[in-house]
Amino acid sequence: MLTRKNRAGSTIPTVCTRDCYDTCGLTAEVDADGRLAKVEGDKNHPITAGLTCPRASGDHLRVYRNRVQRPVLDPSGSREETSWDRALDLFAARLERVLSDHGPESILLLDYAGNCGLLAGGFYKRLWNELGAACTDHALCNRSGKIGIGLHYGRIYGVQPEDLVARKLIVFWGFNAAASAPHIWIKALEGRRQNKAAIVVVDPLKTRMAQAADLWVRPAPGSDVALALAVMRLLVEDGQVDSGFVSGRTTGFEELEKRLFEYSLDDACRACGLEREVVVALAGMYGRLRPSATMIGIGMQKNDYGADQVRAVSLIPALLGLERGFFYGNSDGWKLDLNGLANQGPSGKTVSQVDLGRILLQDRFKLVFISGTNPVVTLPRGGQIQQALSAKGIFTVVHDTHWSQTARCADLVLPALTYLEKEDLVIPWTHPYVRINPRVIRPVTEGRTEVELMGGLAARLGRTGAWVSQDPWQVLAQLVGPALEDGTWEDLQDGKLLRLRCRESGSYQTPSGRLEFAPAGAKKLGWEPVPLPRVTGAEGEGRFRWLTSATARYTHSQFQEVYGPIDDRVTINPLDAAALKINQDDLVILSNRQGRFVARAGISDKVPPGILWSARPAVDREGNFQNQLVPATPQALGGGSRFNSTWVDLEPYQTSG
Ligand SMILES: Nc1nc2c(c(=O)[nH]1)N[C@H]1C(S)=C(S)[C@@H](COP(=O)(O)OP(=O)(O)OC[C@H]3O[C@@H](n4cnc5c(=O)[nH]c(N)nc54)[C@H](O)[C@@H]3O)O[C@H]1N2
Ligand SMILES: Nc1nc2c(c(=O)[nH]1)N[C@H]1C(S)=C(S)[C@@H](COP(=O)(O)OP(=O)(O)OC[C@H]3O[C@@H](n4cnc5c(=O)[nH]c(N)nc54)[C@H](O)[C@@H]3O)O[C@H]1N2
Ligand SMILES: [Mo]
Repeated sequence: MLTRKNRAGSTIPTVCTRDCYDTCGLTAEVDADGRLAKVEGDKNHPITAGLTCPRASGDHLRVYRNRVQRPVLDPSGSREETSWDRALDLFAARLERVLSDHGPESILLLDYAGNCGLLAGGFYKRLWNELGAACTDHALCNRSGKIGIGLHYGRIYGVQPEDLVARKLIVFWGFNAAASAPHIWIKALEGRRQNKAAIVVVDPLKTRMAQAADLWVRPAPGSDVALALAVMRLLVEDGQVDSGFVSGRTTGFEELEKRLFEYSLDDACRACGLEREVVVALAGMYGRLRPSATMIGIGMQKNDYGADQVRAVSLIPALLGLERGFFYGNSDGWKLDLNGLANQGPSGKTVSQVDLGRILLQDRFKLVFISGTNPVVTLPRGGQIQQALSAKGIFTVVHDTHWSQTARCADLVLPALTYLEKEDLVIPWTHPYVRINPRVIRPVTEGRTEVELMGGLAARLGRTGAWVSQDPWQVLAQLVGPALEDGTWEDLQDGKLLRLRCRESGSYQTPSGRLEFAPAGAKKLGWEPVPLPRVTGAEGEGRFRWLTSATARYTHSQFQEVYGPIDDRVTINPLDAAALKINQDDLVILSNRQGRFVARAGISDKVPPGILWSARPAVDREGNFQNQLVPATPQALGGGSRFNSTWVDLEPYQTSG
């Protein structure tokens, strides 16, 4: 455990454990009476550099609001508070019964990224793996893209935020970093200031970044494969390809080249809804401004063929002779093997996270344990998830720090501790800097950590193998210690900020050991080796494509206790608004076969005609979930989500009577 003691009335360095690109280094100020007074960006952290976002800087409020104080039975009915002992007895007895009556495959561990700490998000799964419980495939967020890019590159890692300052061209492709990764955006702006780097934004939305860019490319959503192929074709035609790199470091270029010339530039421009000059300008910048960095967002991958969109874009820098000249997260790049963390891989069946609503209604699961996620609001078909979890057939236990919408439909809610109230260690998504999270404040509720909850249950179930009795910090020392580059595990325990060792940018974990433009591995998955531009349509679901994305003040559904409900506004292009006689601030209805969503109209050319945009993940004034309307059929490659391929009809709201 930690050797350092925190004293009230002090400033304590820590790390944000939220699901986010930036993994901020923070300093937490604690009052003389032990109350959390302030959280700020750590001035000494190379990436955070003293600046954090409205979420970390709202933590001193959130930690005291809307908390689950103690275990509660039947929160939406009798709402009976109970002791931890009784709650654990009940939970364990229920588990035993389900195990003996229905077997481990009728138990589901439903976890996600509420806390990315290795203990809060990993170690505790030992119990569920030991029991053989089912779990989800965790494909909701970025998995399709990882599988797509992985076909070509092996592991997924590339440009580091600190590299940006030395690049001449920085392309943010379907990546709204100003809101979702502010420090990456800041590094790009530094690159522009110090190195005259040009910034390009490829996004259907006129975001703040699009307005600040040197070139804004506005493709139709879902058309990025066509755009990326067109850019590569122009680079080939213009003699910009680094042939030494291509012949020495890659395979499959001929197959890629063949695909590039199957489509005319005019076809590509039509598919993307772009003027030829814009595509030529983008390719020209790639050719001229070297080295470049292609920063690929997760948002654009949440589409029908999202995996293809991101892998096509990731190949552009390879033609220019850059080893891994793209970014799509770096967590695969650390020389770190976390396989032993949860003791073994998932031992039970895996079900689709994206399609969970339908699966939960199938009467297959009798007990669902939910930790660190709010699926009723954040997963597709939230309405079905709510219905399934609220029904009698499934005993639902939620372990959460706050009263989420999912906690409210559980049978038993157990209080968890926030990252400020417990110790942990986070492995960042993007940059290599790690530091142990000390316990900044004493718990403000009766909450228990994930590891304590696991221990309490395991003891009651009589499961007492080494996997549960091992000291979690010893396990972390064994796993993470060897991955530290500039210090020892003891240094980390002393509170130092250290770097993780990163894999070499020139190594490719593919069958050939080279970068594969046309990977044979794709065929094995029933997929095209070289991405194919595909036309995706509304499938009769509605005339408007509804995009949703992250906003600065919320992490998914979190922080509504600080900043109020997530805005239910829908942004509509002025031409569409005029045609439908919709005025600013009118109520409108978005609907498709799956449900409806009542929103306030915001009329703006931020969206092109035919496209709508809303903050995610909202709940409307009638209690309808935004995500009730999104497609729940997973992407064919990688099982990922398709949030941005949601089609709806739009009409003015008619008040009855
Ligand atoms: N403040 C804050 N930051 C966060 C999060 C949060 O909840 N709040 N969540 C974190 C997590 S888990 C994630 S996954 C990331 C998400 O953050 P990002 O990776 O930035 O993804 P999004 O914000 O979903 O979408 C980025 C952009 O992609 C565009 N886009 C959508 N479809 C297409 C398309 O087909 N083509 C192109 N070119 N662009 C498209 C959207 O218009 C949007 O502007 O943010 C992380 N950071
Ligand atoms: N419409 C739309 N919806 C989306 C997306 C989209 O693009 N559009 N994107 C999706 C993406 S990429 C993601 S990653 C998901 C995220 O979806 P979720 O993982 O459901 O994210 P959160 O809403 O942040 O829920 C995390 C929960 O964990 C709890 N928590 C926080 N810290 C701890 C802790 O230490 N211990 C425990 N036990 N609990 C804790 C929080 O209070 C919160 O209730 O949202 C998805 N939803
Ligand atoms: Mo995500």
